[in-house]
This record gives sequence, C-alpha cells and structure tokens, in this order.
Amino acid sequence: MTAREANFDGLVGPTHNYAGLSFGNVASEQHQAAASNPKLAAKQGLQKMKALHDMGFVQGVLAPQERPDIATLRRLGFTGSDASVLASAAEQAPRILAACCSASSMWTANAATVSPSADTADGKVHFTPANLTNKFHRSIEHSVTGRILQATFADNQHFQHHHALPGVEHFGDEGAANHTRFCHDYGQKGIEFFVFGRYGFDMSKPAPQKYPARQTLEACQAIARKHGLSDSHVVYAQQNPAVIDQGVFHNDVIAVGNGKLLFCHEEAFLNQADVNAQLTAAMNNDFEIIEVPASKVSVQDAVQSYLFNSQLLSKPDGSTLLVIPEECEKNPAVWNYLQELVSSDASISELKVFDLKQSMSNGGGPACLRLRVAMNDAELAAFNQNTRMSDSLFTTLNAWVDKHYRDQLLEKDLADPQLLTESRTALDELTQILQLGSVYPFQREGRCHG
Ligand code: SUG
Repeated sequence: MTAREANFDGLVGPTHNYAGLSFGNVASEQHQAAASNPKLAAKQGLQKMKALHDMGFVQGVLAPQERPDIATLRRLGFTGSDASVLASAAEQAPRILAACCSASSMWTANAATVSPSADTADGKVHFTPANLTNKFHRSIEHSVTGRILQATFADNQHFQHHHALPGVEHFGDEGAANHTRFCHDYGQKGIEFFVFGRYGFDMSKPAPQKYPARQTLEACQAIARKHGLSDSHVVYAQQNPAVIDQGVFHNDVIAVGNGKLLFCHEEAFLNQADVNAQLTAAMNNDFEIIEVPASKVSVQDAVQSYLFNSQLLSKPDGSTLLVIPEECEKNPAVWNYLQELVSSDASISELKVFDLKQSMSNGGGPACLRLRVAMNDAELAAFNQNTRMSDSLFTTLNAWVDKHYRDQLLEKDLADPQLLTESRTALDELTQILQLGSVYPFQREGRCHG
C-alpha cells in the first residue's frame, strides 16, 4: 500500500495575542504587549495550507482551543458569571488571565507525537498529546488537543490515541517539535528520532544554564514504549545545551528532517558526529545530512530567521522543496546560504517563501504550525475528510474568519466578555464546519466543571 505524508496545520484562534509568555523563546519575549492581528494571523496560516494543497500535498486543519479558558480560571478559584471570572482575573492576576487566553495551540508541532502505522507494533497510527508542562499557558492544551485529535482521526481500526504523559517536569514533552521520522518510503518502517534537552532523573548530566530545556529523555522513552516502537528503529539525541541558551527552545528551531534527509545546524546536537553516525547506520547508510556551518549561518541568525523551522516536502520527482518564512529572505547570511544550497547538488532544489509574521512574532514558523501524519491509503481515507484542505474549505474558513475575528487585540481586550462570546460563537460554528462534535468545555457543560 502506498503512503503519503499529510500536514495538519493549526488554525489560529480568535484570541491570538502577544503576551510574552515563553521564557527562552526570544521572539515571544521581544513582542510582549505588541498589538496582534488575529484575523491576519489566521489568514496567513490559511494561505500556507492552501498553497500546499494547490501543490498537491495532503493538507489538513486542526481546530484551535477555547480561549479565554474559563474552565481553567474556575479551577484556579475565580467564581461567578463568566464575565466576573474574567473581570476578577484581570484585576487580581492579569498574567494568569493572559496565559488562559493564548492562542498557542496554533503551533501543532507541539500538539502531539505521532508514529505512523508502519513503525508501531499493532500496525495503527499512534498519537500522544504533548503535556507541554514547561509553560503554564501550554500545559492547559493537552486534554482538548486529545479530543480534537480523536475527532480528526476517529476510526479506531486505524488510529490509537493515548493520554498525555504525567504533567511534571520529569516527563516534560513538547511533541513533534522534538521528534522526526526518517524513512526511505513513507509506507515502510522508519527511524524515529527523539531529541531531548535534559535528563529528568539525573541532574548531574549536561543541561542548559540560562533557559529551560523543555523535553526530557524519559519523556521520549515513554512515548517510544507507548507507541510500540522497536528499539532498533529509535535514535535518541540530546540537544546542544549551548544552543538552548541562545533561544533554541525546541529542536525544530535548529534541525528539520524528512525522508532520508536531515537539514541541521552544525551545533544542533551534543556529540553531533556520533548522532550523525547513529542515524546513518540506522538508515542502512542511505542517508543525507546537510549540516550548516556556523561560519555561514550563526546560531543567532538561525534563531532570528527560523531557517530550520522550515518544512521539507518531498516532491513526486524525488526532489525536496523547502518552505521558509519571509524572515529568511531578509537575513543576508541566511539568504546567501540558501541561494548557494539550491544551486548545489544537494537534494533541496526549491524554496517557497511565506509571510507568517503574526505567528513568527511569537516564535512560531512554518514547521511549528504543522503536525505531520504519514498515512497509507486506507488511513488517508479514514481520517475526518471535513478537516482536509480543499478549495471550498479554504473559502469557507476565510469567510468564517472574516465573520468572527478581530483585526486588533491588546492585553486589555482579553477581559472583554464580548471577546469570549465572539470566540465561542466562532468555535461552535467551526465544530460544525469540520464536524468535530462537542470538543470544547463550553459545549460540554454539565460534563466538565473545570
Ligand atoms: O511554545 N510561543 C510558542 C511557540 C511554539 C513554537 N513551536 C515550535 N517550535 N514547534 C512556545 O513558546 C508565545 C505566546 C506568547 O508569548 O503570547 C508561545 O507560546
């Protein structure tokens, strides 16, 4: 059976804003309190999805979360009507309110780790939502993420859904942002490459000093066990702590892989030569590594431009397309390097540039916005087809954004009860467009008390 890689992008939610919530993510910190434009953000994301669909790739949409997250605010002791929950949170704990309003679920590379059926012991596609424990605003995503994934990949003959790992730092898990699958063919058993930032149970091991390492080795190992992966087809590597301290908060800010190609910075991993050798051996010596030297692109340029937060897409002729954000074009060192790369005989032969500035200003590039799910023909036919990008879904979602989204949000707007009403009205309509059922807490009142 043939298999293909599908990309499921997160639809940007109506409360997209810049709250400076992510210590260690330079763009998030730099843009704190800037005005955001949720309508433009959603449209920039939809443009990328449509362009990939038009190029013949399988493209899906993952619904955003319900924000403001009133259920979490109630869990934290705010009471009364929804409007008074918002008003007292704004007055007593504005940072908590901001965290409960983040549209951060748009970065679906952090939604889950996905293992295709060719890799798993039971022959199903496995999903583990990421617990995202390192950041409070992200740690409140996983239960609804799990429901959205179940509604998108509902057929239990093909899809196996797990709970997130325990929500403590020992098992900090950031999903596919730190996970890459290599293969010679999407339908064949591949090599799953897990990258961690530190050890959860051994503090004597190397770790960053300035910024947090969000993912532990123990989290990676737990996911490999849960997904039924064979030891011989898994490679673990530690991120270079020095690059985490320069703002590389996820591995996908410094490395990206697809098929039999790894595209990374020369300082991405600890003991990089050994990591390269392990991957090459696991791939039976049929593997290509494009390692970018610091003399051409510094770590700082990589973090500023998001060169490695790109999508590597296999074209039918076997060549590879690199989807990059506009920031790469504007960075002279990165742009010169890319011109050199595409005219060399390396397998990356084409660049496609997107304006994703609204997401980029919070540290989310093209690769952050997508969750990859490799599926065979039967699985491709079994996922919820209402979430599959098409000309008509693109038109419907653009009209939906026009109808419901604001074109400016500032921190003071987050407590506006009207924003909550607008957001819930939009999401209620979206669950009908995508036929997801009742995935949101406000749609499950009586079942969920926060
Ligand atoms: O978790 N930013 C996200 C960006 C995630 C990018 N994802 C990947 N690299 N895969 C984060 O740091 C910022 C929100 C704010 O500050 O308002 C934020 O959550």
